[in-house]
Amino acid sequence: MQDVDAIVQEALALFAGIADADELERAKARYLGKSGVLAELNKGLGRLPPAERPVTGSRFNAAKDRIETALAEQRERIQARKLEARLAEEALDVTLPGRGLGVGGLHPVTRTMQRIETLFRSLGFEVAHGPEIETDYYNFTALNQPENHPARSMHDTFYLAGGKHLLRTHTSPIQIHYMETHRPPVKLIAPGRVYRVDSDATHSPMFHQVEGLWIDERVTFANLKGVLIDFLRHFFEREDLEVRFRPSFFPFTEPSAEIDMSFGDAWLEIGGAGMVHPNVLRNVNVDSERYQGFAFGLGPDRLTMLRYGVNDLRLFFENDLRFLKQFN
Ligand code: 2NL
Repeated sequence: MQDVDAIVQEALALFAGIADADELERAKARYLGKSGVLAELNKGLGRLPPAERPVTGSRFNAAKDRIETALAEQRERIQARKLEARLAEEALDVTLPGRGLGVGGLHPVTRTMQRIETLFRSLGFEVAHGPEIETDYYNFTALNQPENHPARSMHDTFYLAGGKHLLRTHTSPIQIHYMETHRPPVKLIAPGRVYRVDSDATHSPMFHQVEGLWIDERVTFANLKGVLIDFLRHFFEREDLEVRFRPSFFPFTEPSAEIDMSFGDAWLEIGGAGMVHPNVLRNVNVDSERYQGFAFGLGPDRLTMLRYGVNDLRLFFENDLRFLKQFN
């Protein structure tokens, strides 16, 4: 009989070097298959003299056991390595730092609104708010607006289905509500969103307004000029900013003026103002012989464009982050 031990060593060395499961099965066939090395050896066993058969037979069986054991062990090793590789590939590194959420920022118009509120509070004004849906009375009638005034038309004002309610076209209704619940002296600003049927490069159907109102026994047009000039010079951080009051007309003020501010060599209109009309005071049961005062309206969208040098109003409402990020 050939050297059984040499065959075993050869098989064990071969198995140990195999990393692929299919290749291992082919190597198994070479030793343990029907016409493999051990099957050939087995045939020789039958031709031995009977006296030698037990010893040689048991050596043969021991060799076969060792090869089968080595095969099973190598199968397990290959399986274990395969699993290890898969786990390594699918592993999540929970110790990696997070990607972060990024820090948000305030919309430039919001920053302007906050700045306006801070400056007017420093001048002693309260800040009041109110609903965006109003009745015809609070938006027009109480403000001395005639029934047939063009601003009341469906072309200029958004009416809700049913026709009883509308989207406020200015924040004056806030001040009417305020005067119904507070007696003079009243000194407040009313910031918020307002709506008009209007949409082009310089008009948005929704825009912002800040109105102001100061009523007491001797509040004059000189106080109006003083407050607005002081506010605008602080808002734009320019001591040399000029303000011009150009005669105008509003149903709710008398006299009325457009407010212009200097901008290089030019004048830019930024709002309107005037002395509150006695009819408006009477509508909220304030004695117009004893009390008087001023009101004004400013456009914060416009003020934001001027402060930051933005040339198209629509940029404020498109919410393109490339635009918005520049303000934070
Ligand atoms: C403009 C003009 C203005 C007012 C708003 C007002 C409010 C009450 C009484 C009287 Cl409760 N007046 N508001 C007065 C004058 C002008 O706004 O051009 N706004 C952007």
